[in-house]
Amino acid sequence: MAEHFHLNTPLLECLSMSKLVGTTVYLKMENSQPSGSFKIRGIGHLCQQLARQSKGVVCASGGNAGKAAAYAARKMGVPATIVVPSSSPQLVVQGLQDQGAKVKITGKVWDDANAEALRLAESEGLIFVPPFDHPLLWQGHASMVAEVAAALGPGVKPGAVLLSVGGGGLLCGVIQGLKDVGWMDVPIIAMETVGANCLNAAIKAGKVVTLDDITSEAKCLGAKTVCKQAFEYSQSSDLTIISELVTDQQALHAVQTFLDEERVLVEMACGASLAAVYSGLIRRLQEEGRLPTLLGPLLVIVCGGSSINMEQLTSLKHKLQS
Ligand code: PLV
Repeated sequence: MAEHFHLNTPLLECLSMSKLVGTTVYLKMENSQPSGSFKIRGIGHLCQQLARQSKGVVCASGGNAGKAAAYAARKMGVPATIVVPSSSPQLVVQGLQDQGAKVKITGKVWDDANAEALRLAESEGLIFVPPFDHPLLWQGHASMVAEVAAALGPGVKPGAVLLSVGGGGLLCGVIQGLKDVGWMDVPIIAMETVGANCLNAAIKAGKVVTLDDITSEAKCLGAKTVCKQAFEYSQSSDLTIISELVTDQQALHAVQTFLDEERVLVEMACGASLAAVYSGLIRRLQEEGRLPTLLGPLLVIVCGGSSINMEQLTSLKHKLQS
């Protein structure tokens, strides 16, 4: 069996985005991972460490963590049960079943599904696979930064990293990766959508808070509570984490622009990051002095996501642009 389940993804220079931002933009193409998102890095690693020869794994997911867990389980020959909330589109359920997973639909949002997954782990003796809150996940995700460092070569360092935040696992993993390669001083722009803003709300409150509801269409960013580690990083004076929000309309517009310009379809969770470029947010942060005017290369984590196809895109357009 292969040493790990994830691939070394391409790092692409993006000319159209570079023009907009005024510095070289590099895209880390995590959309091209097996299972369609960066999630396989951490979840593949965690499953290899914890779930070999187990009775099975259970994961609650907005979709992509579940797909990664189902993929890893299939490769390991272990059964997978994935619990998704009713907000997950049919194409997510289908994608999980195609990976050979048993799918259970429970509750309205991810937090409800997670409670059910925890219950199943207990009652059926399954290995619980958390989608964002575990050190093994962060360790797995960190590999993407090591790849970027190797691809850029010695002496080249990003001026900033742009990524999306759901429960904060990607953020924790990237920070781990930045630590590993000695890039702790690189600022991180942490994007969420309005209505799936658990990190931003925690930073404003000065403590971890739980959102009343998820009202954003970026369902894969829809954890009501950010993981403790992500919040603690946001409070650390050794790191620069800039937490910003975009609207669903801006995220959707970014998904469409990215499709037009790069011919790549990603989901809303990823559109939240891309919108920081397309909406002029990066420029604004520079003008406000929160990012340097002379910014080094911008590293965009194209986190990907499978909860999207042309039909889903059209339905989002109708919902959000009417
Ligand atoms: N999605 C999780 C959590 O959902 C899931 O279950 O799939 N980009 C994409 C495409 C994602 O799927 C996710 C997480 C993120 C970004 C954010 O990553 P996180 O949760 O580690 O901050 C509720």
